[in-house]
Amino acid sequence: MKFNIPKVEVPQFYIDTALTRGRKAASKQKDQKQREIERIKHINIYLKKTLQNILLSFPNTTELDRFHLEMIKCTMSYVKFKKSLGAVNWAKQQIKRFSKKYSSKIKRGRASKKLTGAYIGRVSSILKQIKTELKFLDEARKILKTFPDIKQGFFTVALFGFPNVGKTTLLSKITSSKPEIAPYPFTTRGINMGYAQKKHQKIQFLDTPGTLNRFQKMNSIEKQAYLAIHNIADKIVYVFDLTESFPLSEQMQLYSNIKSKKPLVYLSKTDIMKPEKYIDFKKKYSAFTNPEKLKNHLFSLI
Ligand SMILES: Nc1nc2c(ncn2[C@@H]2O[C@H](COP(=O)(O)OP(=O)(O)OP(=O)(O)O)[C@@H](O)[C@H]2O)c(=O)[nH]1
Ligand SMILES: [Mg+2]
Repeated sequence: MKFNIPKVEVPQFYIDTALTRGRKAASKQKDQKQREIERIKHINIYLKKTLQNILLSFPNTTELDRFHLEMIKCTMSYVKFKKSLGAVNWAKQQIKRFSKKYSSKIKRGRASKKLTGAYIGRVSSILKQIKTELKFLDEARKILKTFPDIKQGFFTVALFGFPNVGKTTLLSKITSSKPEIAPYPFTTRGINMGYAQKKHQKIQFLDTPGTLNRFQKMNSIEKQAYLAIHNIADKIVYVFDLTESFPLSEQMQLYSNIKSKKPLVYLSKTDIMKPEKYIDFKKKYSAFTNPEKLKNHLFSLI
């Protein structure tokens, strides 16, 4: 699922565009009264459509799957998100109400230009009242754009483990993706994706950001990793690093947190270790040290 939401503009942009539309439509009318009615009609049509489009372009939280819902909750204020959408809906209703009210006033009376002026004042004020909400929605739009484009229906494997242990390196070895790899922890800031194909079968890999052993105090990056392994992954590959960028005891503790999900174990960096250092561990945890063998094993699970 990919969220590609159009930019949410500032109130003045919508006001200006609505007025231009109204002016254009009005200019086609000869009768002054008719002109004002037409102007209001087109201002309303444009704003109704625009505000409706904003509402439709954002995901409907009642229909959203758990992963995306949780992702929203951990990357932005969910309350503000709902309130902002509510405010846009409110503005839409208010504008509709005033459009009806003022056009029927004009139909009944004479001083139509003055009434149109009052109408425009009302509409502008409504839009200005939702200024902060529109701004928030534009920020939310940018955040939603960074969500991983996780496809439904594929066998999905999450690479999980402490920072700097070699998850992203493993992803680049078993898929054709070229993610950022760096010799320091917390390189991966969102979820990297990669695909491996064998004949007609395809595996979707999620390379999650390194997670420390502190489930209670997770930051939003760590939460993404947690959400991915709990809501999406069909299989978890837990990466251990015996060169101990982080103490093995801590890596062990994080491993035991997800042990019930029956993760496969991959041992990284064995190319820079003496076999004595990892051979017992490899046996005990049935760990993979060869990326290709791990990949083949994963295909056999589909
Ligand atoms: N020699 C060797 N170096 C490795 C191996 N795997 C990873 N590294 C190195 O370890 C460092 C961290 O690797 P990454 O793949 O970025 O680690 P990560 O687990 O994705 O780290 P975060 O994204 O920060 O959680 C890099 O300098 C890699 O080159 C390996 O199998 N052998
Ligand atoms: Mg990484």
